[in-house]
Amino acid sequence: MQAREDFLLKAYELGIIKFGSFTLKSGIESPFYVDLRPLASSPQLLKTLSNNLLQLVDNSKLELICGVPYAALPMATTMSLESGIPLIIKRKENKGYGTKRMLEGVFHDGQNCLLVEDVITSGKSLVETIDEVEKEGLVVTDLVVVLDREQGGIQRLEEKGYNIHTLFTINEVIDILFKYKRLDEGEVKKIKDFLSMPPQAPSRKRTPLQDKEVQHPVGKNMIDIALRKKSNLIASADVVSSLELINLAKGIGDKIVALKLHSDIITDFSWDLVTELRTIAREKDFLLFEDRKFADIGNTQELQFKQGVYRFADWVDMVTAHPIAGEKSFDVFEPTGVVAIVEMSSAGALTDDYYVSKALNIAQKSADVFAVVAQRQVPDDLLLLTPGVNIDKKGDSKGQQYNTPKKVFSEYLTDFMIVGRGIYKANDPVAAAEEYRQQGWKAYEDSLS
Ligand code: S5P
Repeated sequence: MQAREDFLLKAYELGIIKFGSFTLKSGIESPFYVDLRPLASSPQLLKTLSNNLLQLVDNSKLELICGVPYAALPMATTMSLESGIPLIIKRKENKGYGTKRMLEGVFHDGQNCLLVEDVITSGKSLVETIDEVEKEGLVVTDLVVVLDREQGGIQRLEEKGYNIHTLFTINEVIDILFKYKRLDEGEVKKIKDFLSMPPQAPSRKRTPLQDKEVQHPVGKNMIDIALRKKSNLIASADVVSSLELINLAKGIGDKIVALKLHSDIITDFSWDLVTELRTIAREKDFLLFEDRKFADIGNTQELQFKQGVYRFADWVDMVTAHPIAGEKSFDVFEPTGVVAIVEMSSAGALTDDYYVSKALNIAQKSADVFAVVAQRQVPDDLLLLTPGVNIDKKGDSKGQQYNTPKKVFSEYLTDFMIVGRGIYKANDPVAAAEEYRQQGWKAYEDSLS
């Protein structure tokens, strides 16, 4: 018992569990966040942990060990070194070239493979991992898991006939941390209340656009335009000449809420272009949205925003910025509306659950931010803009990942979708914009009920 407590307290000092408010990938707000990756920073703890995990199973039938990336990889490696059982490596993504295998290492059909995982919540992702390993011809009977978040995962796997061995439950962890005064009574109560609730998805109820409590004038304006036009479409005009841009804006202007630009890709950018864009935007009733993705300290961002070739401050209605430099860095854009990038659509982006939670906290604190770009449901006081939308394609060769309009409006409860190549690369961009407008608005209306 003492050894377990000692282990846990030392692991806690490494920062494996954090308390606060975190939005998980599922959209659920959690009062704590577990990340076992720092364990590898203490070789001694990693070794102790790995031996404890090995003791949970009958080693005699095991022929291979495989860790679920990434947190469990060092654990699985250490278990292999300590036990002499060979290690195989599971890829997180198929690399798309070469052997296209999901597992690397030497193994053959029918071998029994022990899976190692850091944390189990609902068990959904672990079921997917088991499937992938079994598809390669291996047999999975046992799994070892460091921490059970007690959200139904164990039951899910047991129902499927797997033996699942866990080292700690989250309730046990909380009790030990309380016993050693790492948590106070109020914190324990909050966490225990959360844990005793039946595992549930966040409220899937969408607030209709007209009832959104958005204070920023640009946000209000977006909503008004959307309702007038029955459109939740932001077109990303990633074309490289003024002529193409003007033609596109004229053609699709009355179907969109905003035209999103990357001004620095336009080869012949000029003030005539700006004047013309502003005229079209006024006539066709849409906003100009510069996707500059500022990511610097406030002072530099202010210079980039107000000076230089583009002088965005003089003509754009809204801009994107990363929250990476903290909430004060957003002040420099006032009165232009800020869209904070809290999660990116591309494969392998660094914007994991922890980043998204912190980024959302920063976005919510700034009066200049009225919307965020993300691939998940966000708190209701922010508008959600979701890029990576395409009706026909699943992705491109450079990491972009697409969803359909239906998915983003029904699952993420997105307020506005951002569509680039689906429109400007279409044979008939005007018809494509109309198709996206219709599909987007229908998906939004369907998600109201
Ligand atoms: O996470 C993101 C954030 C943005 S703003 N993923 C994105 O794709 N974007 C932008 O949306 C990107 O810079 C591009 O302008 C647009 C998507 O274009 P598409 O051609 O892939 O639809």
